[in-house]
Amino acid sequence: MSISRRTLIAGAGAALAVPVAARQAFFQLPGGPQARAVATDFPQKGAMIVQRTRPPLLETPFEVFDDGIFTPNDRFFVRWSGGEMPTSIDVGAHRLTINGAVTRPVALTLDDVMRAGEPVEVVAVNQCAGNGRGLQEARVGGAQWGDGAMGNARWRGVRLRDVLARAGLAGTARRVRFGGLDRPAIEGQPRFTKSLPVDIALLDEVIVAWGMNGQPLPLLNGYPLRLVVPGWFATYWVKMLSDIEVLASDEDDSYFMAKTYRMPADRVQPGDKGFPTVPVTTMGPRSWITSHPDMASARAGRPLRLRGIAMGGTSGVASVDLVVDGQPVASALLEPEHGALGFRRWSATVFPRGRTMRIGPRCMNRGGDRQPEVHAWNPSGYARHSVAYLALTVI
Ligand SMILES: Nc1nc2c(c(=O)[nH]1)N[C@H]1C(S)=C(S)[C@@H](COP(=O)(O)O)O[C@H]1N2
Ligand SMILES: [Mo]
Repeated sequence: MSISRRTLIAGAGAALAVPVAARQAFFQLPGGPQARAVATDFPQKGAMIVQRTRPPLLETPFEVFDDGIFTPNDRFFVRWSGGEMPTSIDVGAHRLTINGAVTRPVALTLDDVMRAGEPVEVVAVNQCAGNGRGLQEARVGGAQWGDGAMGNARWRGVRLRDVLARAGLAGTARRVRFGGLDRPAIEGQPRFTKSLPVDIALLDEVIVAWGMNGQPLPLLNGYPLRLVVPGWFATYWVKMLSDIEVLASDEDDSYFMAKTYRMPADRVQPGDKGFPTVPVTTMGPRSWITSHPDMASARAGRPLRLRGIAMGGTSGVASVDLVVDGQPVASALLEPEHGALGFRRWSATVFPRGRTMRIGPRCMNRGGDRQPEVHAWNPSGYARHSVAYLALTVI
């Protein structure tokens, strides 16, 4: 794989501005919509559900997750938080700067980054904190995603730790803040930056990646470099990584840390105000049926083979049970794991009964965390990981 070629995507700007809705996708959210436009003409992308064109928010059609546990790059969801990103990158001129609480500020070329340590590969799920927001009731503002704002890939890069070592952390270093090439579309709006505590930034599995499923990162997924923070929500996976600032403070008062991407510290109800919040950080276990859509029909009393995917969040998948209205009815067979923090396939046989059967998979991870029955409503619709039920029509 070569990254040292110059990527110029002809006409990308035009394509970003005027996507052609090739067809509609069936897309059911409580209270609507029932369908969404699908575009096929975003650069390096196949058929994607369009949530917004500029900057693009593209959702993976859910049937893609039934094809395999690795999400193809051209079907991988896209999220930009409100900025304008370059539509071409001059990789020769790209620099990753590191400054702040370091021994020597540096400006690294792509070659410098790629040679900062041994290349490593990590399989991990990149999931937006707002994945499934559109399924939350009462509905809230923000991108109205179904469950397709996630994907699993084999990421290739070098350890962030090795990259930081090129600058050398000062003894006062407490947090590491990351920024990319995107800039606010509206002047005066805050720039998208995110930070991690130093102890997380130095973990083995946190990498600065250039490769995704054996290919360079697609432009919209952060070419030429992005941060990969396995187990943590995608908001920390800063794309088109261009600058790192080491903070000598445990607090980061920048907008996307201090004002958004925060969760209520305790349970809240729609309408509650003034409650304490904590930053969104790590992901919980999740699982889905991928073999059957909602409202599929099934024969009463006959064995029904279901198949799906699961993820453990911060640890591997320990088990997946099929539950009907909260009661376990079968335990799923897990297929071999391809990376503990990626998707894992499961299958199970159940026996449909009643007139409609509300059935869903429930994953437990190796840390003993199990998917809750009911989603903890919150005003930004973050971190949904309750059991994803389907209603099967029993005939
Ligand atoms: N530079 C930059 N990186 C970013 C963002 C952004 O707006 N700018 N959005 C973050 C959020 S909120 C998400 S969900 C993921 C989406 O990653 P993807 O587009 O590769 O799927 O990118 C993250 N990294
Ligand atoms: Mo996100």
